[in-house]
Amino acid sequence: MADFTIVLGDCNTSSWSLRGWLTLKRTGADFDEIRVTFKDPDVKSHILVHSPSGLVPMLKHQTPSGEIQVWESLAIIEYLNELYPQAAFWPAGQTARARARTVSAEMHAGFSPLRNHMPMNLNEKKPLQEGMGEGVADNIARICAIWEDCRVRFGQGPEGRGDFLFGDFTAADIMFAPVVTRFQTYGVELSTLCRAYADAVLAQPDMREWAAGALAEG
Ligand SMILES: N[C@@H](CCC(=O)N[C@@H](CS)C(=O)NCC(=O)O)C(=O)O
Repeated sequence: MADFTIVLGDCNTSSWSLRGWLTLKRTGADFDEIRVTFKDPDVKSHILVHSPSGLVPMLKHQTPSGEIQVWESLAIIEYLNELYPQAAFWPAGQTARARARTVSAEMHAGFSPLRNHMPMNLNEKKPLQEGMGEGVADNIARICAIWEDCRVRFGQGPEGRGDFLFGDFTAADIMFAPVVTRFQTYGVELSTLCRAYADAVLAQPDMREWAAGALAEG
């Protein structure tokens, strides 16, 4: 049995599970998975066996002094960031790090219209109009502004040169990864800069593995 166990929902639809899983994958640690499926009418009781919030992801870490439980995706990121500094979840520079934490928190706390009207569904393509409920256009504009600003200021700057928001793949990319798939599902048109960023996220090896898991779920 691995020291880490993560409780997750379906690959196809569980956006927060994707974030928790990407975070744990990034550490390189061995881990076990417990899966619940939202198709199961008793899913809530299955989650509550593991997670007091009744939500996934839920991380359990077996330590010599007992099991440590961490739920909430940002808390999982910070917990694993402490244990695995080499995973570089946050950019090295103070300004970039502050911005990465800020946009990650903005993602975590906001964008309800987008969440409600454009649910994650990796295996489906949907007409754009179906997802454009009230407030979604503003959410899309704000997300694209964040991506463009981060790419221009930090992603291609002296601190990090890479395809992601802050150059290398960081926790900020993990927080936005489900949004990238939503834009894909609903065919949201993106600027050249944002398209290139979204393509880089979709091509990231762990993202591909998760998408393959979604396909296998059918
Ligand atoms: N704020 C939580 C959100 C977790 C969340 O909403 N998870 C969803 C799955 S994507 C869930 O467990 N839903 C089960 C339910 O609502 O019954 C986090 O950051 O992890």
